[in-house]
Amino acid sequence: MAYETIIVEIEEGIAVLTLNRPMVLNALNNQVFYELAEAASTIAADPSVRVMIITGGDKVFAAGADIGQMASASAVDVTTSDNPSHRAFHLIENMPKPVIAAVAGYALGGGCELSLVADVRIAADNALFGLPEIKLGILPGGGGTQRLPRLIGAGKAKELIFGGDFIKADEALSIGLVNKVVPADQLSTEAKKMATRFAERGAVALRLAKSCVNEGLKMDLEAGLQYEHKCFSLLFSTEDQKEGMKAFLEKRPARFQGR
Ligand code: CO8
Repeated sequence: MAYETIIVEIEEGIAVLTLNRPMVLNALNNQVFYELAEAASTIAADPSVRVMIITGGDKVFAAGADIGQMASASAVDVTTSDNPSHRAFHLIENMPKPVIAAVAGYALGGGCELSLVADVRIAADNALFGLPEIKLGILPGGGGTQRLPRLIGAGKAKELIFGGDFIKADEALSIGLVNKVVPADQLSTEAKKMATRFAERGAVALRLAKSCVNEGLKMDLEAGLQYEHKCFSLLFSTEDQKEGMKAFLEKRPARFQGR
């Protein structure tokens, strides 16, 4: 499919998905969400892709959902069961491979929420995060009130949601909103470096490890531990487990096949 609002590049097992509406600071309209969903489905099903990076490039990640499009929306429009933003976010969050958000400049509102569906966030030192929806008379409806407190704790999340203020990359790092801050001109390189590191691991183990963390967060500890144990046991049926342990004993790097 030809995309108009995103760019998808695949190289050496890493898919880079770049938001591409620079004139409106990559504001996320329905077309972006439809295209993100389509690209995420395709990448999820492509066994040659091991890791996905989502970025807005080196200037801006995304300044939020498209306010021009939202301004005239009715409650019925917003509550549609086929909500394109929820579908796109669900597909990215549940992608059976690691997703890294590489964030430069503004990551606001729906843009910040998009970064939250990634597994890991790397921020450029010029990044600014915020959930300014409250200033528009709404609330962060792209998962911000749910994913942010789970990531950084309810108190800090409420401060960001209630105040609507922006925080810089170093503060985002200190509260655990991002994993790492890098110089802006090294954002793409650093994201690819991390993606390459993940891509070298066994794809089945990665998929199940991600599932254990994501699904475990929805369970109580005992249920989560049981789920983890099932996934752990399952991995002993894979060639990658045999290869990983054999390689260790033979003191050589493992060559995982993803099966
Ligand atoms: N929507 C539409 N257009 C936007 C948006 C946006 N969110 N952000 C910026 N733009 C446009 C501006 O209108 C402007 O267009 P034009 O040149 O035609 O006037 C262009 O981008 C450049 O923006 P500015 O001139 O405003 O640039 P500044 O550098 O002066 O300011 C800011 C940058 C501070 C980022 C400012 O643009 C701003 O405050 N933007 C809005 C931020 C915001 O409120 N975001 C939250 C939106 S609500 C939301 O995301 C709800 C999500 C929940 C549900 C959806 C699921 C994802």
